[in-house]
Amino acid sequence: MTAAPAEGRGATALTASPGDRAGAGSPARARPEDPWRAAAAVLLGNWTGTATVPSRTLYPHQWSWDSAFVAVGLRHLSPRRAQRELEMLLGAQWGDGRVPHIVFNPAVPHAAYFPGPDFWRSAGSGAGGRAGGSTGAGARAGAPAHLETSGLVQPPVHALAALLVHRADPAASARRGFLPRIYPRLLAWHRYLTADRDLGGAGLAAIVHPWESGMDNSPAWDGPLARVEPAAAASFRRADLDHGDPADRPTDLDYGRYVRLAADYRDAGYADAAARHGFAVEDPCVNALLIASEEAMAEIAAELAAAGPAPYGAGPRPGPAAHRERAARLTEALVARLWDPGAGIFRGRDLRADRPLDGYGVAGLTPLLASGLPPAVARALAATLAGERFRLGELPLVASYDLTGPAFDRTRYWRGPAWFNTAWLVERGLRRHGVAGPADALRRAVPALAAASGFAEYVDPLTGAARGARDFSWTAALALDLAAEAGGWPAAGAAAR
Ligand code: 2M8
Repeated sequence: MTAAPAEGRGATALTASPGDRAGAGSPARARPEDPWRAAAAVLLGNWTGTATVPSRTLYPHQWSWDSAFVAVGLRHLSPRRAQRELEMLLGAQWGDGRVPHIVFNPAVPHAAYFPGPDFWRSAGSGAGGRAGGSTGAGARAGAPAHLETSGLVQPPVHALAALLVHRADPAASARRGFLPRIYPRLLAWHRYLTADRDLGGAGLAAIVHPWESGMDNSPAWDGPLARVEPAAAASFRRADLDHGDPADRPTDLDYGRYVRLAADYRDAGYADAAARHGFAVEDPCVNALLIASEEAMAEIAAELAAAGPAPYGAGPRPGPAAHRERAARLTEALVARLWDPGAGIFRGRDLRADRPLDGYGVAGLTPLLASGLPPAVARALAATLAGERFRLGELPLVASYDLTGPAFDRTRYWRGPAWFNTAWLVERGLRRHGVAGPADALRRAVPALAAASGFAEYVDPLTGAARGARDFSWTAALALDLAAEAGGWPAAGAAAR
């Protein structure tokens, strides 16, 4: 990516509250227990100098959709740093357009996270400075040689995040040429997803590993994963158990299957067409975010067009109408392929078995983000959220999985706990479709519970008790975002209805 102008002011803005920024009256001085300041401190503490790690302990590198969520929150503190967060990630983009799900920090010991750079081998021997293409496992797919990344992807929240970051300070964005520099990257990223990853041939993006959904061990994957022969337990060492409670984390059996799928993909040179994917699924959340991001691309394209003709060599710039058309086509395909009218939820499609996945997961509610969703579908999703499976209105956030389902587990990772990023997505989706009451309740509950839980990675969906890592970046960032939207941090009681 073209180099951005050097940074201006330091990080002083990182602790300003919305009142400070707006210059509204004379806000009380921030106290150490001030949640706004506490959330800012989490993001400051997790900033490595080039990007934000999700957690200093469990996840000491840059993660793709985490960084997009982080940028959404950082824009309220330092729009410039929010821009850099996205630029750093997109700077690790592969030649085929994929945005890797992890960008490894070379200063962190390889053993700190598994699977690390030695496993993915994206760059080959050049990592650490050599310019040009990779000579490693990612060579054919165009992995960069100057840094190490994973070869998987994560849900495409990035264009949506970029638009929100731009809007936080359009003048600063224009000064740094933020949109013109990242637009071609976002374009290539969406092209990769809609072309190389259209494994089902219906226009939707497919994922080839549960990690690509971001909801790693959702019970939705149990069916397709059961066909995967796990890698031998002795062939790898889990680093996550050094920091996380084994009762909260995926089982060893599931981990063995994740390792097998990732190793097979790597050994096929990360080639999408050629690889015989042991796992291939059209996921509703990945595609809902692609649609929301395509809608954001229409807005970005309009901003670029308003700023004048593209400079020579800027690359293709489809206009806003082309992006809107793509979003509409994707929405149509999403409803045609994944909507289950009888169940009132979207279900992933297992492309290998050619059938819908079982169960009710929070991913199936996120298509509310698509503004072109038929109103009857949006109403049915709102009803499912309020019903016995998710109990929105009674419980503070949204469980990651059906509270009444046989696989529901209130503590184990994505098999039941409530996460702050999915609450943010559902809040946005409900608001987009005019379901204001429940959206307002979520907007209060997210910041209140985030602060009360010590910015936990996730919480028990029934009690709100903190689980997983603390000082977790996207929890702090999205709490900041919703508190800013609400005009202030809600009282602690707002989390308990
Ligand atoms: C979790 O996923 C990583 C693998 O990518 C892991 O379990 O080690 C998920 O919660 C994912 O959504 C998230 O992006 C990542 C970092 O926070 O952690």
